[in-house]
Amino acid sequence: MERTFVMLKPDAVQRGLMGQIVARLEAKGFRPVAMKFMRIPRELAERHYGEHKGKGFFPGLISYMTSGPVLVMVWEGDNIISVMRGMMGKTNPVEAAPGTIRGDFAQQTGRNIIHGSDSPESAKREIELFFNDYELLSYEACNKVWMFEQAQTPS
Ligand code: DAT
Ligand code: MG
Repeated sequence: MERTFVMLKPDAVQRGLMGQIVARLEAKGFRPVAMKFMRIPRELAERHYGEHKGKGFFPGLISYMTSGPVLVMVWEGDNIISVMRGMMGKTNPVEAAPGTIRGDFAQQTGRNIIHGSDSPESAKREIELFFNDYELLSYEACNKVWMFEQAQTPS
């Protein structure tokens, strides 16, 4: 089972969209592993988006990401990294398909409401950046046998 790092950005929080977005992940059958409501220090935002340092939009991106509380989360599921990217939609909400999170709830790249890891390496790096081991919870999901063919069904 794969894990990914998801962040609901300050605009998602301010616009009251947290519940609707979390509901989509729950309905898909993905399992929450960790959640934290926090204000990101500038230094952490700069490390998280380190690959974009030096680009024109970087200063604006950092002030946006540090402008208010965010909901950081780890979710688990089958191929969740790429499936979650699909559920989020394209980075630019103008290009994001209807039915995707960005396609349904956002209009501009600089206010695109959600982050999700783009590869297994990014997921590992980002999860470690935001969470300690003891914050990643492991527990038995009661719906498991109804989500996964490999899990034994009750007889
Ligand atoms: P994604 O968030 O889909 O992984 P990314 O890694 O290319 O996209 O960029 C990270 C974030 O930076 C993106 O969600 C919003 C911001 N960003 C990227 N390109 C931008 C641009 N041209 N103008 C403004 N913000 C941009
Ligand atoms: Mg990215």
